[in-house]
Amino acid sequence: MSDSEEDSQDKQLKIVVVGDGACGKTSLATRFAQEAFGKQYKQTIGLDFFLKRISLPGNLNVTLQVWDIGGQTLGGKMLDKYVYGAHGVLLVYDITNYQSFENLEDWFSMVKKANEESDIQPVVFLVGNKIDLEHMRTIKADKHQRLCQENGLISQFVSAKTGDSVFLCFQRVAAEILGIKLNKAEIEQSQVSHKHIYF
Ligand code: G3D
Ligand code: MG
Repeated sequence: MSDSEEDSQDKQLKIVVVGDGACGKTSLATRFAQEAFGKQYKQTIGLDFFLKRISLPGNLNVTLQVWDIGGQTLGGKMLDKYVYGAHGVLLVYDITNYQSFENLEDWFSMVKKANEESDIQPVVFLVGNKIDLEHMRTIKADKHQRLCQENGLISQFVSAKTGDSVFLCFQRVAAEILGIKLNKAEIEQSQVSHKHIYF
C-alpha cells in the first residue's frame, strides 16, 4: 500500500497554525513535517496544508493536516477559511517579541469567530516559540500561564530551530483532540526519539 493510501484510511485532524508574521509558524510546521530547519521551508508557502502521519498510544495512527496561514495577517480576507473546521489551533508567538504576544488576544478572537458556525470547537494551544533564545525572552512564563488559565488554552513552549518539543507539541494536540491521555513515559519517549538538532 502506498503512503497516500494508508493516509486516506486514517482519521484526519485539521490543525491550523496562526500568529504574527515572523513568530515562526512556517518553521514550526516544517520542522514537524520534515524534522529539518532551513531554507527549503520557504517553498512550502503557497501550499494549503501538508499531511503527516503519527502514532499515538494504543497503536492508534492518525494523520494530521497541518495548515500554515502563510502571509495572512490579522484581518486578512482568507483567514476564516483557513481556520474554519479546525480540530486544533496553535496560537503561536515569539517569546522575544512582545507585540506577537499582545496580538494573541486578536488571533484568538478571530479563531472563535471563524468557528462560530462550525460543529467542531477546536482545541487551542498557546505556543511560545524560540525558547532557544531564552536569554532574549521578553514575556515572562507566568504571563503566558495566566493567559492560558484565563482562556482555557493549553500551554506549550517549543523551538522550531532546535526542534525542542516540536513533535511533542503536535502529539499533545492530537491526543487532546482525541481525548487520549499521554503518560509521562510516552511524553519522554517522544522527546528522545524526535530530538534532532541541526545548525
Ligand atoms: P512565520 O512563518 O511565522 O512568518 P518563519 O515565521 O517560520 O518564517 O520564521 C521567521 C524567522 O524566525 C526566521 O528567521 C526563522 O528562521 C526564525 N525562527 C523561527 N523559529 C525559530 C526558533 O525557534 N528560534 C530561532 N532562533 N529562530 C526561529 P529569518 O532570519 O530566516 O527571517
Ligand atoms: Mg510563514
